[in-house]
Amino acid sequence: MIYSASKRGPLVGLLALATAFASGQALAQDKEVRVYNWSDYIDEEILTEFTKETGIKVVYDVFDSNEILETKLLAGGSGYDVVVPTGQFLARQIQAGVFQKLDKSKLPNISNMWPEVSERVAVYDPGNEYAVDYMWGTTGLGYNEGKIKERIPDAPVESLDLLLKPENAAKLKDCGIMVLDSPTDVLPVILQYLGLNPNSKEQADLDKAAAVLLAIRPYIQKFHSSEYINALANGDICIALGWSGDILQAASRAEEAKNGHTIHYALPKEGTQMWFDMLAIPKDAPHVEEAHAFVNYLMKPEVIAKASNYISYANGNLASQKFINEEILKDSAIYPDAETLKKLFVLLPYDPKTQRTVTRLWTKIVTGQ
Ligand code: N2P
Repeated sequence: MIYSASKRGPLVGLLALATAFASGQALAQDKEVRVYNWSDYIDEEILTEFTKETGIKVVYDVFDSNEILETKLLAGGSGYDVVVPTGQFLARQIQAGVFQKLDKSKLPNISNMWPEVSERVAVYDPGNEYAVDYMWGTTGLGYNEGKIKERIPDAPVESLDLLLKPENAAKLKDCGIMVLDSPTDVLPVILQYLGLNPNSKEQADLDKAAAVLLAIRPYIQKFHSSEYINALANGDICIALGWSGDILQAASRAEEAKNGHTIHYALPKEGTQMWFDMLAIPKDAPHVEEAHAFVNYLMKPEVIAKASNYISYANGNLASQKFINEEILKDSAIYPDAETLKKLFVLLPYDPKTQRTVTRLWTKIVTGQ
């Protein structure tokens, strides 16, 4: 999903430029914005409509891990104008000085944002100076109803026991298990499952969470943070610990394909993490003006509603709710009701020492050694 202007040869490029000058459209045609967002996280029509409306071309690249994004941002010179880190990563990246403050005079649509969400994300970005929310969601289980029932007739689908109890995971090995390749999503959720503080920095607690995963490690086919969407939809795996909207996208892909697979998302009854993905502009962004135009466009109620309707994630824009499909707005797995909200915790950034512990544990888990 890359819309790149750089695929043309130099001669063609030159000709295009000459034509553009001749027709007096050089400025409009030269304008571009480079966006780096999560995979499966937008309706691509939004990008073409943005270009149609503003004349700004969108170069759109995707990632599926905060760690990958962070490496690029900390190295500097990523070339991106708009990026989408998750809250706890945003917080430490702000500290590290990788972002510029948003120029709110260029973001009139900010008035559409949802005060409750803006307050919550202020934990990461005090005063909401550097970022606005794009989407938010939860981490939970996606499963194939038929395949799970066949193997575990009384499957506890509302509980993380379904995956985390070795006797269950052993029965699901043959139909396929995937887990997010994301320590900050997985370990806190397991801490919560164990009745421990999901934000614990204690080595002993983190070791306990890791032990739960190591016990089911032999049954896990793969750690990956985007492949599970199609794998679930096609019936190649029967369970994934993944992100809410991604699993709901898998459910609709299976339904559209009429392939006999019914996929569900279950928000664990033990509680789970609620995370916020944030739009921010790197300090060294080459197209600051266009970056603001893009962020402002995404805060248009109809536009961001179109994204939510397509990807099944809740957004941080209150005014958009009247444009959101009823079945999405009313689904408490997407827009949690008060009861569900009580079960959700938010993650705070790790200090460098805890981060090192977590990275070490994660390598051990993923390599299975
Ligand atoms: C999009 C997943 C984004 C959620 N595929 C990660 N915070």
